[in-house]
Amino acid sequence: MDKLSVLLVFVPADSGVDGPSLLGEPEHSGFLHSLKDSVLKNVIKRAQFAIPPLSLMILSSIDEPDIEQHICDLRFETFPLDRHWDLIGISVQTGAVRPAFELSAILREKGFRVVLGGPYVTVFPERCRDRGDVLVIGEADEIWRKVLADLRRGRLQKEYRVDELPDLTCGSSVKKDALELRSYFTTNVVQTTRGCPYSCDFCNVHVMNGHKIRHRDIDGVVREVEGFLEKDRRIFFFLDDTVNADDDYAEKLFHELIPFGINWVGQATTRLGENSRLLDVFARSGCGALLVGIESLAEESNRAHNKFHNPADRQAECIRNIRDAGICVYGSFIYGLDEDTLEQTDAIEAFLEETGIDVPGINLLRPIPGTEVFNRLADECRLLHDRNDHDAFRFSWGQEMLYRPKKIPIEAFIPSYTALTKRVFTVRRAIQRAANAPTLRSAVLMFNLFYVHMYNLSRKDLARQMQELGEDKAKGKS
Ligand code: B12
Ligand code: SF4
Repeated sequence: MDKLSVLLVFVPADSGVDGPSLLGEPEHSGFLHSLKDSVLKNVIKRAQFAIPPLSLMILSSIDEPDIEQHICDLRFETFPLDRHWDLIGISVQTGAVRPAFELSAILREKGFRVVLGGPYVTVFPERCRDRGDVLVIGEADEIWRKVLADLRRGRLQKEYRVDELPDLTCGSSVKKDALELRSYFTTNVVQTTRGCPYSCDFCNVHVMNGHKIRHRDIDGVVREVEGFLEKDRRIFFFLDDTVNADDDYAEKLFHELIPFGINWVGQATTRLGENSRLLDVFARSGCGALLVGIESLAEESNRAHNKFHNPADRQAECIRNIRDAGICVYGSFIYGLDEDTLEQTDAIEAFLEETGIDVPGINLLRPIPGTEVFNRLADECRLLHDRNDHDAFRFSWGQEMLYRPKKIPIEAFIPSYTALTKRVFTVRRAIQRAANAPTLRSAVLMFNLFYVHMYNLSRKDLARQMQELGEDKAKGKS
């Protein structure tokens, strides 16, 4: 009997980190400009640090007799319409909902059966119900086996709901067999924990993955790293939202990884700078860079958004400690939180100077549907689009405003933001940051140059929005 074929699809977002529109419209023609464009395209493609979707790697690693699974990453591949597929799974992420639904509609029209899963389906199952033949709601690590078994028996159900969050300690290891290894900057993506004890109101990780931290078994992670190295010796991305969420676990795990001599990057809280033992273990296990969420430098703003866990008064010192340990810091700010005033822009610039942050990310708040902040802004009539029209919002960073800030009129806010990004993201500063980076200098340079370009595009979006706001005002709309 022929095996049943299942295809798992990752859909690019319309804009931002993985959309082609990040290149913008070509402004000039001619040989030199097209040469510049193609060099830029190359830098951008490399600087995107494209990594494979871990969710689909996990699902495709589940062995079920008589079923073969493939991954199609539409960021790099065209859809294999010329083949027969017994089931097509689409991962639906906020930011890529419209293209995901459109793809599903086309495929269903052609007679394929489509199963939808992923963060958006988990948070808004009722909006997805008519968009696929089958829904999987929640973390699918375990239930996917049941879906596959039901497919084999010809008894697929309309809906699979994960009632209890999977116990990660007994998770099986992730394989890369379904991936096109060369498409990616690296294929070494690992998650060691899920769930977040915090409740920042702009995030929905705690909504989807729960408040309790669930660890994987340390031995399991170590074996996975060892196995991954056989196929790909490039850098590792630890995708945990907070890789130091549990200091003891992190210390044990990364201590065990020291002998493998890997290089890795991840996301952490600045609190790490206060734990010299863990910092030392991170550095010795090959940590090259960490993204830290600073959000606002006005502590009352962080509190207004339920973010309490950064050591406000010791933030700069913590960042310096991390960099002194030889680890680059990507500092992620959100300008425009509820207690922010126009003074924040100078404060951010001074903080960047003081700490030497290697890659700054100065974001606008992206209220994601399903988060507390989205609902609150909608209730306060501060969203700039209809709360029910999720497609109207673009969730990529640095683009147009999606809401009205609380303390700063939007007409003053936008110019203050664009003036800030114009000062912070220059080629000269990119070169300076790379020269001062504790390690990974060429990556720091590439990332910063990428941002010079991206924030330039963002300024264009915002200039257009300022004009529209002015026109609306002239017409008497609010
Ligand atoms: C790495 C990462 C990225 C990477 C890679 C993207 C990816 N999805 O692999 C990049 C940088 C490209 C990225 C981009 C974006 N991201 Co992102 N990203 C993450 C991060 C940190 C880890 C993702 C991950 O691998 N998780 C681990 C896997 C195992 O979990 P999972 O993806 O949820 O998958 C499980 C279930 O959802 C389900 N499932 C998933 N897909 C499918 C498909 C089928 C068929 C089935 C049955 C089940 C299923 O089963 C999986 C196993 O349990 C998460 C935070 C987080 N904790 O998840 C944010 C997160 C997913 N990102 C988010 C956002 C908003 C974005 C962007 C819109 C950001 C932007 N501003 O542009 C884009 C969208 C890009 C896109 N095309 O979807 C939000 C999503 C919120 C939401 N409700 O959808 C998250 C949760 C962050 C947050 N704080 O809220 N992201
Ligand atoms: S932003 Fe980070 S710390 Fe805050 S709730 Fe989300 S995952 Fe947790």
